[in-house]
Amino acid sequence: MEKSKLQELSIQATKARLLAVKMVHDAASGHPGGSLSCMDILTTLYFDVMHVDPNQPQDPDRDRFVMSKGHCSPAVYSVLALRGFFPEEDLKMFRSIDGHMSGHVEMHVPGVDMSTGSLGQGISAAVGMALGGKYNKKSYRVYAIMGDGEIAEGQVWEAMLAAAKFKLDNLCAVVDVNGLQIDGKTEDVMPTEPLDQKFEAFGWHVIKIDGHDYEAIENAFAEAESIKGKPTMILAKTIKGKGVSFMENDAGWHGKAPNDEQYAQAKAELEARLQELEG
Ligand SMILES: Cc1ncc(C[n+]2csc(CCOP(=O)(O)OP(=O)(O)O)c2C)c(N)n1
Repeated sequence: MEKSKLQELSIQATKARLLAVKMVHDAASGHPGGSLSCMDILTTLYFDVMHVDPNQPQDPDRDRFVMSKGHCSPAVYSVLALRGFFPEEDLKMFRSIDGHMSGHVEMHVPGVDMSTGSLGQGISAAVGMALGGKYNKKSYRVYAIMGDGEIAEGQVWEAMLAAAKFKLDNLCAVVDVNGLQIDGKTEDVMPTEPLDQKFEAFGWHVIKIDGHDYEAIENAFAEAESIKGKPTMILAKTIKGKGVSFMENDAGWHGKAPNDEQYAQAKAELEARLQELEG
Protein backbone atom coordinates (compact mmCIF):
# COMPACT_ATOMS: atom_id res chain seq x y z
CA MET A 1 0.00 0.00 0.00
CA GLU A 2 1.28 3.47 -0.88
CA LYS A 3 2.51 5.48 2.08
CA SER A 4 0.08 8.33 1.35
CA LYS A 5 -2.92 5.98 1.39
CA LEU A 6 -1.76 4.37 4.61
CA GLN A 7 -1.41 7.79 6.18
CA GLU A 8 -4.83 8.91 4.92
CA LEU A 9 -6.54 5.79 6.36
CA SER A 10 -4.72 6.15 9.69
CA ILE A 11 -5.76 9.80 9.92
CA GLN A 12 -9.41 9.16 9.06
CA ALA A 13 -9.64 6.22 11.50
CA THR A 14 -8.14 8.32 14.29
CA LYS A 15 -10.56 11.17 13.56
CA ALA A 16 -13.42 8.64 13.56
CA ARG A 17 -12.26 7.28 16.93
CA LEU A 18 -12.24 10.82 18.32
CA LEU A 19 -15.78 11.44 17.07
CA ALA A 20 -17.07 8.08 18.33
CA VAL A 21 -15.69 8.57 21.84
CA LYS A 22 -17.05 12.14 21.91
CA MET A 23 -20.53 10.96 20.86
CA VAL A 24 -20.66 8.35 23.60
CA HIS A 25 -19.32 10.78 26.21
CA ASP A 26 -21.73 13.58 25.23
CA ALA A 27 -24.73 11.22 25.18
CA ALA A 28 -23.53 9.62 28.44
CA SER A 29 -24.30 6.22 26.92
CA GLY A 30 -23.31 3.99 24.04
CA HIS A 31 -20.85 1.31 22.99
CA PRO A 32 -17.23 2.43 22.66
CA GLY A 33 -15.37 -0.92 22.87
CA GLY A 34 -16.70 -2.66 19.77
CA SER A 35 -16.87 0.62 17.85
CA LEU A 36 -13.15 1.19 18.33
CA SER A 37 -12.20 -2.40 17.48
CA CYS A 38 -13.79 -2.35 14.00
CA MET A 39 -12.86 1.24 13.13
CA ASP A 40 -9.86 0.43 10.92
CA ILE A 41 -11.93 -2.07 8.91
CA LEU A 42 -14.84 0.34 8.52
CA THR A 43 -12.56 3.22 7.55
CA THR A 44 -10.83 1.08 4.91
CA LEU A 45 -14.23 0.09 3.51
CA TYR A 46 -15.57 3.64 3.20
CA PHE A 47 -12.34 5.41 2.22
CA ASP A 48 -10.72 2.79 0.03
CA VAL A 49 -12.87 -0.17 -0.97
CA MET A 50 -16.55 0.61 -1.39
CA HIS A 51 -18.08 2.41 -4.32
CA VAL A 52 -20.36 4.94 -2.68
CA ASP A 53 -21.26 8.55 -3.37
CA PRO A 54 -22.20 10.67 -0.34
CA ASN A 55 -24.24 12.88 -2.68
CA GLN A 56 -26.31 9.91 -3.84
CA PRO A 57 -26.76 7.71 -0.77
CA GLN A 58 -29.63 5.82 -2.44
CA ASP A 59 -27.86 5.14 -5.74
CA PRO A 60 -29.19 1.69 -6.74
CA ASP A 61 -25.73 0.67 -7.96
CA ARG A 62 -23.85 1.59 -4.78
CA ASP A 63 -22.03 -1.00 -2.72
CA ARG A 64 -23.94 -1.85 0.44
CA PHE A 65 -22.77 -2.05 4.03
CA VAL A 66 -24.49 -3.62 7.04
CA MET A 67 -23.17 -3.19 10.58
CA SER A 68 -24.69 -6.40 11.87
CA LYS A 69 -23.48 -5.68 15.43
CA GLY A 70 -25.75 -2.64 15.46
CA HIS A 71 -24.67 -1.39 18.88
CA CYS A 72 -21.49 -0.16 17.14
CA SER A 73 -23.39 2.83 15.73
CA PRO A 74 -20.75 5.32 16.94
CA ALA A 75 -18.33 3.74 14.46
CA VAL A 76 -20.82 3.85 11.58
CA TYR A 77 -22.06 7.39 12.19
CA SER A 78 -18.58 8.84 12.66
CA VAL A 79 -17.19 7.24 9.48
CA LEU A 80 -20.26 8.31 7.45
CA ALA A 81 -19.89 11.88 8.72
CA LEU A 82 -16.20 11.97 7.82
CA ARG A 83 -16.98 10.51 4.39
CA GLY A 84 -19.37 13.40 3.81
CA PHE A 85 -22.81 11.78 4.05
CA PHE A 86 -23.92 14.44 6.56
CA PRO A 87 -22.31 17.23 8.61
CA GLU A 88 -20.27 16.23 11.68
CA GLU A 89 -22.51 18.62 13.58
CA ASP A 90 -25.39 16.11 13.26
CA LEU A 91 -23.53 13.66 15.49
CA LYS A 92 -24.70 15.63 18.48
CA MET A 93 -28.13 14.08 17.88
CA PHE A 94 -26.72 10.67 18.86
CA ARG A 95 -29.06 9.06 21.40
CA SER A 96 -31.05 12.28 21.72
CA ILE A 97 -34.79 11.82 22.14
CA ASP A 98 -35.40 14.48 19.46
CA GLY A 99 -32.80 13.18 17.03
CA HIS A 100 -32.82 10.62 14.22
CA MET A 101 -29.50 9.08 15.30
CA SER A 102 -30.56 6.42 17.75
CA GLY A 103 -28.26 4.25 19.85
CA HIS A 104 -28.31 1.39 17.38
CA VAL A 105 -27.70 1.77 13.66
CA GLU A 106 -30.68 3.48 12.05
CA MET A 107 -31.69 3.82 8.39
CA HIS A 108 -32.99 7.39 8.88
CA VAL A 109 -29.32 8.39 8.88
CA PRO A 110 -28.05 9.16 5.35
CA GLY A 111 -25.73 6.42 4.10
CA VAL A 112 -27.08 3.68 6.36
CA ASP A 113 -28.34 0.71 4.33
CA MET A 114 -29.87 -1.33 7.15
CA SER A 115 -31.15 -0.70 10.67
CA THR A 116 -29.63 -3.18 13.10
CA GLY A 117 -29.29 -3.89 16.81
CA SER A 118 -30.89 -7.26 17.28
CA LEU A 119 -27.79 -9.38 16.85
CA GLY A 120 -27.85 -11.89 13.99
CA GLN A 121 -30.39 -10.06 11.86
CA GLY A 122 -28.03 -7.75 9.97
CA ILE A 123 -26.10 -10.51 8.27
CA SER A 124 -29.37 -12.03 7.08
CA ALA A 125 -30.33 -8.69 5.54
CA ALA A 126 -26.90 -8.54 3.89
CA VAL A 127 -27.52 -11.99 2.37
CA GLY A 128 -30.84 -10.70 1.03
CA MET A 129 -29.16 -7.63 -0.50
CA ALA A 130 -26.52 -9.83 -2.17
CA LEU A 131 -29.19 -12.20 -3.46
CA GLY A 132 -31.17 -9.21 -4.77
CA GLY A 133 -28.06 -7.98 -6.56
CA LYS A 134 -27.62 -11.34 -8.30
CA TYR A 135 -31.30 -11.53 -9.17
CA ASN A 136 -31.31 -8.02 -10.66
CA LYS A 137 -27.97 -8.62 -12.42
CA LYS A 138 -26.35 -5.73 -10.54
CA SER A 139 -22.61 -5.57 -10.01
CA TYR A 140 -22.66 -3.95 -6.57
CA ARG A 141 -20.98 -5.71 -3.65
CA VAL A 142 -22.33 -6.19 -0.14
CA TYR A 143 -20.19 -5.89 3.00
CA ALA A 144 -21.12 -6.71 6.59
CA ILE A 145 -19.38 -6.62 9.96
CA MET A 146 -20.38 -9.04 12.72
CA GLY A 147 -19.11 -9.46 16.27
CA ASP A 148 -17.51 -12.63 17.59
CA GLY A 149 -20.13 -12.57 20.35
CA GLU A 150 -22.89 -12.03 17.81
CA ILE A 151 -22.15 -15.24 15.98
CA ALA A 152 -23.54 -17.21 18.92
CA GLU A 153 -26.94 -16.26 17.45
CA GLY A 154 -28.43 -19.20 15.54
CA GLN A 155 -29.75 -16.93 12.80
CA VAL A 156 -26.17 -16.18 11.74
CA TRP A 157 -25.69 -19.80 10.73
CA GLU A 158 -28.91 -19.87 8.70
CA ALA A 159 -27.54 -16.86 6.83
CA MET A 160 -24.24 -18.72 6.29
CA LEU A 161 -26.10 -21.67 4.74
CA ALA A 162 -28.18 -19.47 2.45
CA ALA A 163 -25.19 -17.42 1.26
CA ALA A 164 -23.34 -20.59 0.28
CA LYS A 165 -26.41 -22.16 -1.35
CA PHE A 166 -26.92 -19.09 -3.56
CA LYS A 167 -23.17 -18.81 -4.31
CA LEU A 168 -23.11 -15.18 -3.18
CA ASP A 169 -19.62 -14.19 -4.31
CA ASN A 170 -20.80 -10.56 -4.19
CA LEU A 171 -20.97 -10.84 -0.38
CA CYS A 172 -18.03 -10.30 1.95
CA ALA A 173 -18.56 -10.46 5.71
CA VAL A 174 -16.08 -9.69 8.46
CA VAL A 175 -16.04 -11.04 11.99
CA ASP A 176 -14.48 -8.50 14.34
CA VAL A 177 -12.68 -11.02 16.53
CA ASN A 178 -11.92 -8.87 19.56
CA GLY A 179 -12.31 -11.83 21.92
CA LEU A 180 -14.75 -10.03 24.23
CA GLN A 181 -18.47 -9.51 24.26
CA ILE A 182 -20.95 -7.95 26.68
CA ASP A 183 -20.11 -9.86 29.88
CA GLY A 184 -16.57 -11.00 29.35
CA LYS A 185 -14.50 -13.26 27.13
CA THR A 186 -16.31 -14.68 24.11
CA GLU A 187 -14.73 -18.07 24.81
CA ASP A 188 -16.27 -18.09 28.31
CA VAL A 189 -19.73 -16.82 27.34
CA MET A 190 -20.09 -19.06 24.26
CA PRO A 191 -17.02 -20.64 22.67
CA THR A 192 -17.10 -20.39 18.87
CA GLU A 193 -13.59 -21.35 17.77
CA PRO A 194 -12.26 -22.72 15.48
CA LEU A 195 -13.96 -20.08 13.38
CA ASP A 196 -12.00 -20.72 10.19
CA GLN A 197 -13.01 -24.39 10.11
CA LYS A 198 -16.63 -23.55 10.89
CA PHE A 199 -17.06 -20.99 8.12
CA GLU A 200 -15.17 -23.20 5.66
CA ALA A 201 -17.47 -26.09 6.52
CA PHE A 202 -20.41 -23.79 5.76
CA GLY A 203 -19.02 -23.23 2.24
CA TRP A 204 -17.34 -19.84 2.68
CA HIS A 205 -13.91 -18.72 1.52
CA VAL A 206 -12.04 -17.70 4.70
CA ILE A 207 -9.24 -15.16 5.15
CA LYS A 208 -7.56 -14.45 8.49
CA ILE A 209 -5.99 -11.03 9.10
CA ASP A 210 -4.88 -8.51 11.69
CA GLY A 211 -7.87 -6.13 11.74
CA HIS A 212 -5.70 -3.10 12.49
CA ASP A 213 -3.33 -3.59 9.53
CA TYR A 214 -4.71 -1.46 6.67
CA GLU A 215 -2.70 -3.23 4.00
CA ALA A 216 -3.91 -6.64 5.18
CA ILE A 217 -7.49 -5.34 5.29
CA GLU A 218 -7.26 -3.91 1.77
CA ASN A 219 -5.69 -7.11 0.42
CA ALA A 220 -8.37 -9.26 2.05
CA PHE A 221 -11.17 -7.24 0.43
CA ALA A 222 -9.38 -7.51 -2.94
CA GLU A 223 -8.99 -11.27 -2.52
CA ALA A 224 -12.68 -11.54 -1.64
CA GLU A 225 -13.60 -9.77 -4.87
CA SER A 226 -11.54 -12.28 -6.87
CA ILE A 227 -13.26 -15.33 -5.38
CA LYS A 228 -16.00 -16.75 -7.60
CA GLY A 229 -18.90 -19.01 -6.65
CA LYS A 230 -18.81 -18.54 -2.88
CA PRO A 231 -19.02 -15.76 -0.28
CA THR A 232 -15.97 -14.66 1.69
CA MET A 233 -15.56 -14.39 5.45
CA ILE A 234 -12.71 -12.26 6.79
CA LEU A 235 -11.72 -13.16 10.34
CA ALA A 236 -10.15 -9.97 11.65
CA LYS A 237 -8.22 -10.22 14.91
CA THR A 238 -8.73 -6.94 16.73
CA ILE A 239 -8.43 -5.25 20.11
CA LYS A 240 -11.63 -4.14 21.77
CA GLY A 241 -11.32 -0.45 22.65
CA LYS A 242 -8.38 -0.01 20.25
CA GLY A 243 -6.76 3.42 20.39
CA VAL A 244 -7.74 4.41 23.93
CA SER A 245 -5.28 2.83 26.38
CA PHE A 246 -7.64 2.31 29.32
CA MET A 247 -10.42 0.90 27.13
CA GLU A 248 -8.27 -1.69 25.38
CA ASN A 249 -9.08 -5.35 26.09
CA ASP A 250 -11.55 -4.50 28.84
CA ALA A 251 -15.11 -5.85 28.52
CA GLY A 252 -16.17 -3.18 31.01
CA TRP A 253 -16.03 -0.70 28.10
CA HIS A 254 -18.47 -2.69 25.98
CA GLY A 255 -21.43 -0.40 26.67
CA LYS A 256 -20.29 2.33 29.02
CA ALA A 257 -19.66 6.05 28.54
CA PRO A 258 -16.44 7.66 29.79
CA ASN A 259 -16.88 10.33 32.48
CA ASP A 260 -15.43 13.81 31.92
CA GLU A 261 -12.00 12.90 33.24
CA GLN A 262 -11.81 9.67 31.25
CA TYR A 263 -13.01 11.45 28.13
CA ALA A 264 -10.31 14.10 28.54
CA GLN A 265 -7.69 11.35 28.69
CA ALA A 266 -9.10 9.48 25.68
CA LYS A 267 -9.25 12.72 23.69
CA ALA A 268 -5.69 13.64 24.61
CA GLU A 269 -4.38 10.23 23.54
CA LEU A 270 -6.20 10.27 20.21
CA GLU A 271 -5.30 13.89 19.48
CA ALA A 272 -1.64 13.10 20.17
CA ARG A 273 -1.88 10.21 17.71
CA LEU A 274 -3.50 12.47 15.12
CA GLN A 275 -0.80 15.08 15.53
CA GLU A 276 1.86 12.40 15.11
CA LEU A 277 0.18 11.22 11.89
CA GLU A 278 -0.38 14.67 10.45
CA GLY A 279 3.19 15.64 11.29
C1 LIG B 1 -30.54 -10.79 19.74
C2 LIG B 1 -29.73 -10.02 20.73
N1 LIG B 1 -29.37 -10.61 21.90
C3 LIG B 1 -28.66 -9.93 22.81
C4 LIG B 1 -28.30 -8.63 22.58
C5 LIG B 1 -27.55 -7.86 23.66
N2 LIG B 1 -26.17 -7.62 23.29
C6 LIG B 1 -25.78 -6.42 22.84
S1 LIG B 1 -24.17 -6.36 22.45
C7 LIG B 1 -23.93 -7.97 22.94
C8 LIG B 1 -22.58 -8.62 22.84
C9 LIG B 1 -22.06 -8.59 21.45
O1 LIG B 1 -20.72 -8.98 21.42
P1 LIG B 1 -19.90 -8.87 20.09
O2 LIG B 1 -20.75 -9.33 18.96
O3 LIG B 1 -18.62 -9.57 20.28
O4 LIG B 1 -19.72 -7.31 19.94
P2 LIG B 1 -18.42 -6.41 20.17
O5 LIG B 1 -17.57 -7.03 21.22
O6 LIG B 1 -17.68 -6.40 18.87
O7 LIG B 1 -18.96 -5.07 20.55
C10 LIG B 1 -25.12 -8.52 23.38
C11 LIG B 1 -25.27 -9.90 23.85
C12 LIG B 1 -28.70 -8.04 21.36
N3 LIG B 1 -28.36 -6.79 21.02
N4 LIG B 1 -29.38 -8.76 20.44
